[in-house]
Amino acid sequence: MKTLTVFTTLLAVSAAKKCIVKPKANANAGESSEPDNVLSTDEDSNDEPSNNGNEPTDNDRAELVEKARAEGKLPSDFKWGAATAAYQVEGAWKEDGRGESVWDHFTHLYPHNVETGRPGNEDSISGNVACDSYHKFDEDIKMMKIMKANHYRFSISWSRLFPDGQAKKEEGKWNVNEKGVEYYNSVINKLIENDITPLATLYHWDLPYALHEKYGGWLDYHSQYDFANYAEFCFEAFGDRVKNWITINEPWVNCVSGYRLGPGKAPYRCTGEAPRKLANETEGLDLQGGCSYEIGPSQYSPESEVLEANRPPQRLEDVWCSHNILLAHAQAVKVYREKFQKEQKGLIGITIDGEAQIPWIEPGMSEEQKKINEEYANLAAEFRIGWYSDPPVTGDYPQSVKERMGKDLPEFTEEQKAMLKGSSSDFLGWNTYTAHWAAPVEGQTPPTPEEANFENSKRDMWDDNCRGRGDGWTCIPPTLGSQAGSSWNTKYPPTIRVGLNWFSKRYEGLINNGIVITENGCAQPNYKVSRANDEVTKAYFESINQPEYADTYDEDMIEREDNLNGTLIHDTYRIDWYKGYLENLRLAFVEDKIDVRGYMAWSLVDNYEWENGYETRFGMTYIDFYNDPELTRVPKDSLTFLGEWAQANIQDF
Ligand code: PNW
Repeated sequence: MKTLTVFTTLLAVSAAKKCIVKPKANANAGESSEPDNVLSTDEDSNDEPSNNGNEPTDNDRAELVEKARAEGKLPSDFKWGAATAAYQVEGAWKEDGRGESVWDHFTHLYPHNVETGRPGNEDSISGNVACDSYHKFDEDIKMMKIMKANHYRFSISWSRLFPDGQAKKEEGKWNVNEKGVEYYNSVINKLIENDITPLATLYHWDLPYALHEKYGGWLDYHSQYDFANYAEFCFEAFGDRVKNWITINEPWVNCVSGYRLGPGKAPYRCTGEAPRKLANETEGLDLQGGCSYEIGPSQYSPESEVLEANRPPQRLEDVWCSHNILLAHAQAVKVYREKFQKEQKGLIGITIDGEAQIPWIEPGMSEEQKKINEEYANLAAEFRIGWYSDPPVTGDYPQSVKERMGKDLPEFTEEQKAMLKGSSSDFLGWNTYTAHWAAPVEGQTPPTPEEANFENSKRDMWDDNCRGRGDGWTCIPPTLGSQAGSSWNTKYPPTIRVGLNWFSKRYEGLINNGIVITENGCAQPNYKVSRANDEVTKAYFESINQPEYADTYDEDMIEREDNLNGTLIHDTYRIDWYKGYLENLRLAFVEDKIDVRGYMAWSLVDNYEWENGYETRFGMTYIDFYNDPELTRVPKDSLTFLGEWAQANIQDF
């Protein structure tokens, strides 16, 4: 294994010396009988009496943090666990009254959009069965135990609770699918019985299909109200036990991949680039892809006219999806704060994704050029991350995004800004996987106010790990870090530290309970994607004196389906990944004094990796999806490694 060097040369690492959080008074656990499972909120800070002896006070926490830092460890209240999402693991897609989600609908309608699978076997290209966690959740808990998880992040399937997506309470009674409620009650109760704190995501991409058909789903302004009603039900039904809520998972991926980038993610609208073509590059299915025209009559805004059904994808659908989904997040938080939080004493926030942006460096580069690249890295981060993380923290889009997008960016009203502001101030969830380089594009100038629009907004900057030379699926080198098993999934551990510093500096004093890493992990490298860039990557990292990031791998490190007892279970590449990222997280906490409060590894089990199907394995647990009807859980070495890491690096663990 490589020795990790402290990452000192790149963006912002040394800049932020302060915590973002000066935690406000920590409140009492009230009447709860599970103090470990209860977290305080900012709102509680004026409550009296402030402490019943079960919960740490402000000073207690400061002490705990200081003590941990002195020992070079994470604090004892660190949230440690793994993550999954409903559609990727549950299966049981039409059992017990569950309604269709967009993923059910579109995988069945466009099987060719999924890259791997067994021809003719519908279950191999969809989440119909997946890990069957609907019936095998006890087995999943056993895996959590191996990694010594004290938290588990799962998501709730909206259409399992409300098959048509529309939650209504009439005369005190919800129109809910009781079987769905039973299932989530059992998940939550089993976790708590096992001393694992539930961290529930309300939306992980599986929009009820009925809402897509009715009004175009997230394209419609009214989606926010349907989401808030569904959220309200969840708070009411589960909030006595769930004290950690994530509203939306990765609005960027949901909207950009689902509504612009082609047939990658349901609902497979491609408003921008040409559909990807993978034919001949994969075994199994031919990937022909396809783009969906399906949609119901839809409104883009409260004022706009009703658009015709089944219209071709329109320009800016991803931008409008993003706008509406951010509002949906804020509406749900409003409901929680107004009706539940005081009594339930939980925390709520959003999970955003996005690569930290690393200023491009080259041997012999001038200080001036480095500075320019740093500026562009920040600009790129404002577009990639701030677009989604600013509104729920500061109440509006970043200034740079507004200026460069011009009229193409919808505006929030004053009322909406007030509702958004602080809606992720309890904590901010960040999914982090990889990093992108950033620098200006030579010869390009920023758009003038007259030229400001979606197409021009980024014309003078690149923020791509393919250095702007990507060609659909294949990333042309140099990539940033070694290539794991998805095209975008490259290993560059300092990215987590760079990103944590970026958030910390940007939102200083605005987030009360820190940042939680809600996903981080890698797919097993395979021949298809891991080899192409090795030599170029190696040469590049050597040229900038970072040879440790130029890892190319030996034959025996490459995981193959036919090597079940070898690399698939002895997943050294994945262990190396976790080692690197966790070390950088530890350094961000101990040395940079960043308030990072949790880490959820993606993923507990191999699962349905969306358009990649079942052959892209992110899990720390192996499942033989094609041959084993029992879907037996087989722990990989990384699962044990994580448990050992936690024991060594979290205080009093
Ligand atoms: C996340 N990217 O998605 C999701 O939250 C998970 O459901 C998913 O399984 C996991 O990461 C692994 O893919 C991402 O292109 C998808 O940078 C794409 C990107 C990042 C995250």
